Amino acid sequence: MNRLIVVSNRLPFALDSTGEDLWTVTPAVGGLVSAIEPVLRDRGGTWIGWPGIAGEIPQEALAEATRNAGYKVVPVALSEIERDEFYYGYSNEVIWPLFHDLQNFCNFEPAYWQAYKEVNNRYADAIIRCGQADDFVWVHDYHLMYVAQALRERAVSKNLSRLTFFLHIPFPPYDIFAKLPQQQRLLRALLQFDLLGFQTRRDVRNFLQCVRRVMSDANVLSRSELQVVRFEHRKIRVGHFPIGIDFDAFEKGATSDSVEQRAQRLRVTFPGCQLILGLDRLDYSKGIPERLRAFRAALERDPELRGGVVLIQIVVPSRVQIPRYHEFKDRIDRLVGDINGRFSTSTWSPVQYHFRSLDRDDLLTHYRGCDIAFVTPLKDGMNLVAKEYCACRIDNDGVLILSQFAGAAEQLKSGAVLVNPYDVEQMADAILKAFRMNHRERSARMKRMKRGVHNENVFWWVDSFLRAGSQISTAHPRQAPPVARPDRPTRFD
Ligand code: GDG
Repeated sequence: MNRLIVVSNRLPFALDSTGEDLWTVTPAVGGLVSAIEPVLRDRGGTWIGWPGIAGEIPQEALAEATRNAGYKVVPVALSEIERDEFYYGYSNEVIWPLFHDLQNFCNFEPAYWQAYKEVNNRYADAIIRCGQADDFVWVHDYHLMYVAQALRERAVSKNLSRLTFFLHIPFPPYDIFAKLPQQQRLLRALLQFDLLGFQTRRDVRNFLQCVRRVMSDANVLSRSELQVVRFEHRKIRVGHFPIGIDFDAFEKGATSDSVEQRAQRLRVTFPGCQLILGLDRLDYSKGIPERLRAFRAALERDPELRGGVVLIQIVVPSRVQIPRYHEFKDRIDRLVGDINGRFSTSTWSPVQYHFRSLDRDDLLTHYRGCDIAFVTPLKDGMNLVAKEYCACRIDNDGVLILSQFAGAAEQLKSGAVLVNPYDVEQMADAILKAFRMNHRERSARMKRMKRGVHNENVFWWVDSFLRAGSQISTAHPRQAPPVARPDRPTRFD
């Protein structure tokens, strides 16, 4: 087995300054960390990433934070400007909204692209410093799409010949991708990897469509499972690898006495009510306002729901430095206030709203204690919350209402109640349907979903990706021309 080098923008924890030479370590919350952490803990390797603070990295605090990790951690430092222009800027004000089909939210500030390339170069340098021949280099997500290009521009001497990439978020269709000023440069950069992994068939289709339309010198060859693109005398494999969760760990955690007791306490806090769970990072792609409006419509239309359901909406703070996220939070606050103001009685409030993160036991308690999970992103690469909810339903009960635009819908459609998150009326119907669903149907649906989530878990995901990566020929093609090209706009840009 080759050494595994995982490269992602964030490390699985964030350092925070609490005074001179005083640091706190907070576990990072998010899908990528949830998926990769158990894998590296299981098989060891190296994790290259940013510890979440701008400026110099406090080495002692870092050593302390990573002492028992079970894998090596290599930090990458970002200055404040780089954090603003690379992380908040290009990554989260251009790529994130565009790839979630929300082009009106994009800020195509030209300076961001320069910062994006510079920081990707920094990551490439870190890989070169700690990489060895035959390492399996696995780069993650939309922040780092330029890393392979940066490595090849440096004519890497160490034969880092397995350069692979996985995109955790969706890849948009051509009509949307075409808005990106750097569309051709970005595709060219992605085609410097040897293997490109996406969450779903939809994303692979979109990516290949963009390659066909934008890269006139690339050839897409159709294959059954892994597609192949021929580009600059190289073969790039492209496939879909739906990410999974550590099913056994969630199931085991949900079985513990403390979670059982806390779930019981949660239920008795709202006697006679079915509990509906919404759990998301603060993000406009997660469809939280639409969900609240659907809940409000359901309460307006169906008197049997009043006093019979409670929506527990947990919003985990995220990217709060970006102004749009502030406005978005205000919108959620107002909607919650409106619903509670209109429908509350002296003994019942329809929405329990928390703006904070949960510790792991609390997370499992909510999965176990809630009768319905309401997961309605406008678009999502996968959505692990949906899968985690299923894994924690050790009683095989519970209904999952799931957006048809979440990657998870491809795998969970046989058991979930699928909805269009833009259709508030349909989502209100789904709430009533879930509320009235009899035990037999709930159980049959949940068992079907659990089977899939159990079989296609995070270790299956890693194995299938690594297996696809091991097909890459490690010999350097002798005829290949230098890959580095001047990064010049072309007529497509
Ligand atoms: C990206 C893609 C893709 C959430 N709140 C708490 C908490 N979480 C954990 C959940 C889950 C993760 O964060 C969220 O994952 P999602 O998949 O739902 O969403 P993103 O963060 O947007 O993830 C997504 C994913 O990458 C993986 O490829 O599925 O489409 O957008 O694991 O459990 N964990 C704790 N407390 C919380 O309050 N401990």
